[in-house]
Amino acid sequence: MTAAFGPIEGSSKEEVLERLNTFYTPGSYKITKWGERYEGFLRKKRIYSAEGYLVLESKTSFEKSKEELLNAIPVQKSQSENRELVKAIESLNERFDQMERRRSQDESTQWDANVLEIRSLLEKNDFIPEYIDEICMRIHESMPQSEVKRLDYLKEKVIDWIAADIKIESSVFKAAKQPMKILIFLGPTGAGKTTTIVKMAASFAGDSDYVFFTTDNYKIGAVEQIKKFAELLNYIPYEVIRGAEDMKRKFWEASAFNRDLVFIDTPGFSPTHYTLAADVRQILEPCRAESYPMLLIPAYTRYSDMIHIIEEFSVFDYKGIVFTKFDETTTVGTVISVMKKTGRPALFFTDGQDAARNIEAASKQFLLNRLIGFGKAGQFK
Ligand SMILES: Nc1nc2c(ncn2[C@@H]2O[C@H](COP(=O)(O)OP(=O)(O)OP(=O)(O)O)[C@@H](O)[C@H]2O)c(=O)[nH]1
Ligand SMILES: [Mg+2]
Repeated sequence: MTAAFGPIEGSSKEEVLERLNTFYTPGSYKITKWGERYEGFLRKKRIYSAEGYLVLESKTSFEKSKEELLNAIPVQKSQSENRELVKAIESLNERFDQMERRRSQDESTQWDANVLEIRSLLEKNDFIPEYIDEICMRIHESMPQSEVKRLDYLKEKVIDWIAADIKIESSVFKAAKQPMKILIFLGPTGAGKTTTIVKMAASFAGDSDYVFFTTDNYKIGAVEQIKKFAELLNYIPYEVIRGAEDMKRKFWEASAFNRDLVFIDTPGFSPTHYTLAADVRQILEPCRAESYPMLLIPAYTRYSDMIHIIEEFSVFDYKGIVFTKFDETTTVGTVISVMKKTGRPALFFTDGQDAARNIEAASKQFLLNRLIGFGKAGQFK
């Protein structure tokens, strides 16, 4: 009698055999098909699988030893001897049942411990409870106990799921220089808008012909700040925009001068400061259709505040989020939870005050490399 098994998977053929041998007695199964596939982030992980059938006559080692013991009892003749035999068999059965119960209890304890370990790691990384529950539920629903028992494998699987939740859009500077790009920087006070413009100009603008527009007529020193940065970047032209009419004219001039890029700075405001939000929308209106608005949020912002900012700024139709100040937080779970919840992609990441560096195009690696406690599973170069 036979029964099919598999596929049983592992990262090498040896590992597959080792796992097969933990399920079945060696010799009690026949492999009929080896398979190979690639999975994981970047599809770099090779997975081997084996399928086949079990020869059911072959007993597990546990069943074999039970049978051998029973066979070792000599054949009894008299009725009282038979009763003794029945008692002996019953007590043996009871002992084997106890062993079996202990074995499966140990296995599920190990299983629970590993799921708890994943839960506590996700908490340490500041993922929100809803995200953590979803990962744990997914482990319960989609992974067999044999896989959950292997903590390293389990961590790799969870990293794959997290990687899939990270949304990235990094094509802003990849497209051709023309038509002119208009990058608008929006966000709450002190998010890093003005500094990020300078970093971006220094790191990504290359030999593009660009100009700064500042619409920040509110903050004391805002114009001086942009003037200082323009000087720092070899006297790049800058314009102070006073209103929608002014914007229309300067915008037309920029196209007439064949500029490749316009960086538009805006005043920081709380998302509930509706009058200021309306003023900024009005001033941006003349270039709205052709623009690429971005929302900036510091990476250390609390989850509920991030969601609030993301919702309130959505009237500006921004294309994605620039998460700033990663150097001021040790965790990335909140940012990933927000991406999963809102589906908004990340555009750039900044991680320091140095205007010449400390910015990069958003990438999954940047976030995965910052996960705490996942060891090699989270490290991508
Ligand atoms: N640690 C750290 N500080 C940063 C980063 N980016 C900007 N900053 C600092 O954050 C502060 C505010 O930056 P700004 O660029 O003026 O922020 P803003 O959004 O233009 O601010 P408002 O115009 O007032 O709304 C400055 O001290 C910057 O040096 C970063 O990535 N890491
Ligand atoms: Mg500013």
